[in-house]
Amino acid sequence: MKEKKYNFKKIEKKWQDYWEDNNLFIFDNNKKKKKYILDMFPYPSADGLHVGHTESYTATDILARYYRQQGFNVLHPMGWDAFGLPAENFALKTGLHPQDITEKNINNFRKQIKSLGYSYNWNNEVKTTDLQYYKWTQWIFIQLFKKGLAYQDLVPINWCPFCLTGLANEEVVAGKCDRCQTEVEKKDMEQWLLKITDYAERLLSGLDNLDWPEKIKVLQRNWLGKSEGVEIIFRLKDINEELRIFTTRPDTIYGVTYMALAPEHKILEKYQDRINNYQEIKEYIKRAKNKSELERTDLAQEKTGVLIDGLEGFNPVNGEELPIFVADYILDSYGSGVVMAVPAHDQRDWEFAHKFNLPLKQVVNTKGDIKKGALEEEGLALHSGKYTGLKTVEVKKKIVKYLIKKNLAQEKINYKLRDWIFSRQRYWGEPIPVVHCQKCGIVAVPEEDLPVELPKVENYKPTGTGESPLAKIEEWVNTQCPKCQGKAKRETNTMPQWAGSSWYWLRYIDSQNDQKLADQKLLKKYLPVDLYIGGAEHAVLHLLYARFWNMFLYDLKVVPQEEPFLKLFNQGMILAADGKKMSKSRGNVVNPDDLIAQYGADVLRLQLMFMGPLEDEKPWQTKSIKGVVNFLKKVYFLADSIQENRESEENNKLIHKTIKKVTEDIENIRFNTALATLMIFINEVDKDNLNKEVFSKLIILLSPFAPHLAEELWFNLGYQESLVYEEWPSYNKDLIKEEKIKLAIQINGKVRDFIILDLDTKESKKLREKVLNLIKVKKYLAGQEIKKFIYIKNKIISIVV
Ligand code: ANZ
Ligand code: ZN
Repeated sequence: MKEKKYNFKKIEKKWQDYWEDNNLFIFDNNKKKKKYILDMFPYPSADGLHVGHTESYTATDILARYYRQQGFNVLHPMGWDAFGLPAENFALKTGLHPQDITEKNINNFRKQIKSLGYSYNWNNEVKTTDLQYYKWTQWIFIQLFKKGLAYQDLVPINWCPFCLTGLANEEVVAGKCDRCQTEVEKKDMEQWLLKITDYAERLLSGLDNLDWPEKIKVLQRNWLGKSEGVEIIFRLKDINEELRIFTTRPDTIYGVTYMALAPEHKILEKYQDRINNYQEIKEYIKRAKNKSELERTDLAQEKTGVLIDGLEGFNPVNGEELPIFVADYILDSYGSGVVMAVPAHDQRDWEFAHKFNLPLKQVVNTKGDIKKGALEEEGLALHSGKYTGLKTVEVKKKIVKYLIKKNLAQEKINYKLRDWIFSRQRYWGEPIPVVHCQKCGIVAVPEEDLPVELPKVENYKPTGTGESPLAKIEEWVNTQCPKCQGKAKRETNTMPQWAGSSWYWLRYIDSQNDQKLADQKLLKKYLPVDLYIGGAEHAVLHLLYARFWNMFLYDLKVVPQEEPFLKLFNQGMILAADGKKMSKSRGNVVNPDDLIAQYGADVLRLQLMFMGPLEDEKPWQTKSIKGVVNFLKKVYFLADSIQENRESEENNKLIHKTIKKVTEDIENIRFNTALATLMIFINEVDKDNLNKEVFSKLIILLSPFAPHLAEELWFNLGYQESLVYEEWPSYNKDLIKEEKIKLAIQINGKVRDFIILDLDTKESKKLREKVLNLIKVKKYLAGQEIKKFIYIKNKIISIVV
């Protein structure tokens, strides 16, 4: 073999420049067929691109390149989710300004991304921190405000004492701040909220029509938490007052032995004069306030509560008197904040009753030992008046019907979803575009005055008082009311990190538009996103918020589709070589820059895709890189074997088989097996009879995976135009037909043996004899009489005895 080296450094740079100089990845608005292939845009951290990014970006790049070659107009953009706490925290640590840090990080990210040869259209790059971008984020907020879907309220919120800001429920994981893992506290604060709850039902039902991983759908369904039940009125003793309870088990109403309400419930304050132990209760309320929802509802936590001395209720079906407790396992934010407690059939009530020595009344006949725990299963009613003996479903229906007729109940659907807490007391975010006027109240900044620019200030340290650092900038805060021209103050809270990412895929479509968020015609042309690839960690954050905003914009007739992302695919996490999560502190992080420097972009791309199925979690493998390097070398040197005027039937068959498999694998996002197929080709090809036509097809097949090497070989073959829009090869069905086929032989329904036959073999006496004489078949037949011999051509042989 000739001494020739593949100089990937020179070659890769050459083609990256070529693609960019020739503007090859722009969208062509004139083409009919489109594919919108979207990545979750990165948060440009100071650490730079990690392997996880390169895994999913390589995957989308393969698809983008493939669909271009299939004749699609491919929309494949990239941008930056650049506002948010990490930049600000990093800025505080280093003394640099978040703006400058963000700029620097973005430049680094862009350079890194380009070095992998990804085919993004950089003309449509977006950055959430751009004035011309967040102008529209603010515009969306104002539309929400005008429709009553953005409102201010004094609510208990999750406060992170480290980040010094309030958080959304979605940002609290297991009681801790999702960013810094600090335990969150409860704090009453005036907040901006978005009424995502108005969209709960649509967010739920919309999931049914999405081609998304079931895992993500389940997470969203659980987060939305639809619960169908009834609200039942319980009257109170001696006073003209009632409590409404929410239950999903009205059939257990004869088993109620006490009532319980949330510490936050308003009735406590209202009747403080009647309540003899109000002081004790007040102290209990104070203690409950410091607990997280998680602690309060955790089954394993010991139940606490105080009997309210002075209030009693009546069971509406039998008039029994019921004691009432305050108990923090009841949440104020769910249902009505009051429950009818049935300790015999609800485990939390059972534990509470156990601790406070309250009676159990079993009213459903099911298996289990009531001394050991609640019997939560359905069964036949016991001690339930005229309903005794009926099945749970029946009892439910009848009791609800009876109570509704008496005006004591109403069917009710509850959701676990809460409104989205939308204000942050931090600097590095979009200012919320409203002013507070003493005369007019809250007034939206007029659309023509947008954007409300985030002032560049020296001191953006969080105050920790619940006020945003912007509150200190008097010349910015003090402004005129747009309505009455009187004195007014700007809102100083900023939007959460999730705002900018809740609509960015729309802006890509028309990123330069200064009149509108995006042009209607273009949105119609490109939406919905055909494929969205990203990590599963955003299941109830970004992926829920984005659907909410999209639905809202759909209602405004700004976007043409109700759902933004038709198909979602989650790439599996790449672990460190030791099987553990990559982390700086463990020192096991693999850096894409190093790998590119050592092996080149094509090798890294192939290795990322070859390690296993895209959706699988998998450890990084350094050893197997050698295999990938050798494969690309073999392809490179195979070009030297090409000879004029050679025809090889074997090679023709092989390439057509390869085209079929690689095409199907790409369409189904099975890149590891597509690559394996290409490797098989290289090993099996007849090098002595290789012609240019067969080799050219191979190069096109390889090009989405290893675009630099493919482009280099393509031009070496004498072609004058880039591979980017070279038509994807099709295969000839006749050439890939297998001549032989392996059929299973079933005896009485069980596969006992196999036989290899010529394709399309007809049924014949000879065939029958051949089958019956197989040793294994003979053994299983053991001389029995054959009742049926069924032969289905090219499929199966079935014998019945
Ligand atoms: C009586 C009962 C008997 C209940 C029984 C359950 C089993 P999901 O399915 O999650 O909606 N509940 C109602 N409001 C509550 C609140 N604010 N805080 C804590 N618990 C509350 O659960 C509905 C059930 O959760 C309701 O049905 C109620 O307990 C409780 F054998 O009522 B059930
Ligand atoms: Zn005013």
